[in-house]
Amino acid sequence: MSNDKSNKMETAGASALDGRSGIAAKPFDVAAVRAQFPVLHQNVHGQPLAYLDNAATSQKPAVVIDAVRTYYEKDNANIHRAVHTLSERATSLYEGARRSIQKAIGASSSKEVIFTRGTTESINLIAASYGRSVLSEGDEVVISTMEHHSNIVPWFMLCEEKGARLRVVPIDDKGDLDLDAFAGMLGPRTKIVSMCHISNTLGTINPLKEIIRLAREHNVCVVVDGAQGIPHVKINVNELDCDFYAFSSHKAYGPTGTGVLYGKQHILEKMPPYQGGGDMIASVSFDKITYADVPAKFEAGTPNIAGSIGLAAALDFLEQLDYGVFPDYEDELLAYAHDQLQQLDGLRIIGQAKEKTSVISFIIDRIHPHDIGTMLDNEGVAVRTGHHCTQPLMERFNVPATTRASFSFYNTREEVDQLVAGLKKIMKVFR
Ligand code: C6P
Repeated sequence: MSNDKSNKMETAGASALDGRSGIAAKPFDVAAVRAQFPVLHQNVHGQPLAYLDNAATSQKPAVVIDAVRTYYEKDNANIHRAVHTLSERATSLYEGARRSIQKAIGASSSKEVIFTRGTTESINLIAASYGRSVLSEGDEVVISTMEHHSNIVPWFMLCEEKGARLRVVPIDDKGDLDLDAFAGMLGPRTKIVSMCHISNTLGTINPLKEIIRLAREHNVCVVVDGAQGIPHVKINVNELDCDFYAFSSHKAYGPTGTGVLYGKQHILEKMPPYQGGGDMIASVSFDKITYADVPAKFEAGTPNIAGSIGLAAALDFLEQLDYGVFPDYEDELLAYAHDQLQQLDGLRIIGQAKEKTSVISFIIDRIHPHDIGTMLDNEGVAVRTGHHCTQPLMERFNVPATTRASFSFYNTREEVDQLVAGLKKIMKVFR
């Protein structure tokens, strides 16, 4: 969403043009979309559930649940290991999921798609394998103030181990990255830049193309934490030209415990393995071990087979829903929520970046976010409260915690109204 809301409201929704084809986009039928998410249709504390915690994890459409159930009902077996029919079927579904995800994110080869447990493991893999092999004492890793702990702690640990320096790009009061400061930090000692695509706390959409262009001028490797990117923005890793892109299945309408590390093949091939175990070797003796080619080299042990199949189904669902359509609906909903929330006396929104999506963090004078979260739950409204695994960002805004409402394409204006009505009730109790 651009923060020019008036403009956004005009272009959003059914009248929007499909940016790729130039033809009128399909109208977005939110009721039909909601019908595909079984969990949404329930009451919580006697109120209709308004699930506004999508940045933490999104709900799963029936097609994803069905893909996982069908796999367990018909095809479950270990992969790459046996010649029996179920194992061959499971292997073919798992590798089929890899190919389908490759196409969905625009990677050149399915070898560039490594299955992991999620964004956290993907970034740890890069730090432990690539990072450990390229970083020396005095080198620098650049991240930003708005990073999730998953994109801070692995780099902090690595820098500590190597005697390297972790540099942090500041953000302004609205939550936009300071690109000039970023450009000024890049130099001969910079080895890795790792930035989130979209901030989970502010909703800021980072200017990835510009970040990558600047990093390329210094030959620096670029890692993108795409945990909040994939659910909202169409990704093409080839066009982006990032070196790594990490994301989690469960935020993109797929199962938990699964994720992806995209990496450029020529880089992955040079990287040492991350974990040792079954399936990642070519041969093992007590004298010598040779490793499997990518991607197997990075997938030690039995993976989350059902999760990968479910993730492929989820990305397929998003394609069908149409990235040319649903983000406009999400933008329109975000603009509506911004307008409604800003009218509440004593409420301050943290994060008003030029480009943002689907997340509103806020504080209310004299009411602790945890009280807000608990009382909203009584009204059927699910939000997240706390530091959102971004403690340095809380410090930057000088707040201990925020309340965060995060939206999906299946949310409605009525749910925003339910949130606002709940907040008004809470304010009455506390004042
Ligand atoms: N953010 C949130 O409520 P995992 O836990 O590995 O799936 O994702 C970690 C992660 C990394 N980067 C960003 C930008 C994220 O938002 C997250 C997860 C959740 O905001 C849970 S803390």
